[in-house]
Amino acid sequence: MNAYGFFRRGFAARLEATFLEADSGERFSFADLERATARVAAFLTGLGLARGDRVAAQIDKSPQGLFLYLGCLRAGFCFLPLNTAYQRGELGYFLQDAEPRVVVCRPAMLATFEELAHSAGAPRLYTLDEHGQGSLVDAMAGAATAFDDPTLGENDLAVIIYTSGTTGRSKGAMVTHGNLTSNGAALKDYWRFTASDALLHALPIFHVHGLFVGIHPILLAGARIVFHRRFDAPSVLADLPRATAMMGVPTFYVRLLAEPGLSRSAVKHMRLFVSGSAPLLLDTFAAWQARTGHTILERYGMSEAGMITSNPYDGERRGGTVGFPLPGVSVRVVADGKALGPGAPGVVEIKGPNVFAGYWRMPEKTREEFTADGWFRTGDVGQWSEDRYLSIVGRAKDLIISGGYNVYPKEIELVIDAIPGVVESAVVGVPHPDFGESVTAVVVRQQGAALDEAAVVAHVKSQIANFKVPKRVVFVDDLPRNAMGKVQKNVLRDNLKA
Ligand code: MCA
Ligand code: AMP
Repeated sequence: MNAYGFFRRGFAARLEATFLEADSGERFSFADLERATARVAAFLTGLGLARGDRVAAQIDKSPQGLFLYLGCLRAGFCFLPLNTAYQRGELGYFLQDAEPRVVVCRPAMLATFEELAHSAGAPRLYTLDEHGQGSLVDAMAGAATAFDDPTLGENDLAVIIYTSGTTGRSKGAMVTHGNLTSNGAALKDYWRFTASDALLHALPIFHVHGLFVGIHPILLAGARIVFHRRFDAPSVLADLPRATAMMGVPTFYVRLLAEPGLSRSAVKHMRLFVSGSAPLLLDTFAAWQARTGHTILERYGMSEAGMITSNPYDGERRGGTVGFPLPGVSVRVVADGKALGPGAPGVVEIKGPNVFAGYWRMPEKTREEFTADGWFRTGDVGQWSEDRYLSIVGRAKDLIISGGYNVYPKEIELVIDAIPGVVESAVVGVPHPDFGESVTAVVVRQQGAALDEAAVVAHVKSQIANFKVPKRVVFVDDLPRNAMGKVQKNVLRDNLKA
């Protein structure tokens, strides 16, 4: 099943309807989408790419960037989206590991990518800027605007999404066409998207939330996207009257609540607000209800599985929970090898057509994350209520989620430990009013080392994506350890909160 062909069924009967209205003023119909994706598909096919070949893109959000993704799906090439905050070291690893045949980057990054693409053996490099212009568009100018979609199997590779790991080494989650079609269809039905909907889309399109959840159900419903290049609370608020639904990370809701103009009348055309990617605080959930009269629908997912559970559309949307397993998805909460009933915390394990095909070229890592009977271990700690609502109550994996972006402490600790004058470090998440959690580094200095917070921050900033940079650095004499010698991060977190 070609995922793009599957999504097309939702809009084929309304090709002249508007698909996307951009904040730049550009408008695209579904017919425009068909032509644009055909052009990408025909162009890349003409370059000699074979099914499953990777097309990597580190690009700013633009309608043309979205068409690049959907064109790859349509042609059967594997799209590899890269967060625009990633720096040289991170990018070098992804290109070496994924071996893309084609790389698309922002013009300002061209020199860096020329080097990286060359050493990764990627033969083709193009640019695409925030206005949808660049050498990619120039090169595609002569390509056909019609394309015969190949037939693909549900196990064919559609996208690789890199997720960092607890060891500091990123893993590429292999997402298949079958994963995308099953999840897209489930969400369209569960959240009741129809052709009358318009989704305000202000999420980045290099992660699952903005690229899959915010796009596929809309295509399947033949609905419209009100497309914002980035999240800016006043602009989003001003545009809500043109929309019927919005999806966001909790930080979106926190920032919108800080807008004096947020009121019942500002959201009176809306039928649905969805939150996910990080825990939505009960305070935010309640404040939103009080200010707008709307109850945010919280759902739970991950790169390896798309969306897993959701609060109901019609039934009670319960704050502090992520609702019920989506149709077709099985969820169990496990401790000591046993599936638990209500009231006891355990690791969330899942099975279903949404679950990815494994980590790219890491068969052992893949085996480790699946149980012998085929359940994927999410690394999240969950708990059932008596009436089967799932709550995410913690994480078994050492992970910080800041503003919806995942930060694996190990990766930052490795960077900090390499700074001259550092003995060791521990990175933890502490509560943050805007980002939910923020990255904090606790560092042990060598005696006499003239190292201060600014120097640590500057060093980390020069190495890795800016959202991973500690917001705070605290120096201590020793890290607290348990009897096994393991750093007690819970003690550090408690000390920092105090
Ligand atoms: C920006 N900064 C951040 C973050 N974002 N710091 C910590 N955490 C963040 N999330 C810092 C930058 O490093 C920069 O610092 C300064 O803030 C301004 O950057 P800017 O890009 O202008 O920030 P912003 O536009 O205000 O961004 C905040 C944001 C953004 C809108 C909340 O982070 C965002 O769009 N988050 C959504 C992430 C997302 O889509 N997650 C889905 C993952 P400096 O100036 O010092 O450099 S998919 C997923 O998790 C699963 C599947 C799921 O369930 O959805
Ligand atoms: P990612 O690796 O970026 O796909 O992030 C997936 C992780 O985000 C999950 O494993 C959870 O830890 C977290 N997550 C997503 N949605 C929620 C939610 N509604 N509540 C709590 N955690 C969430």
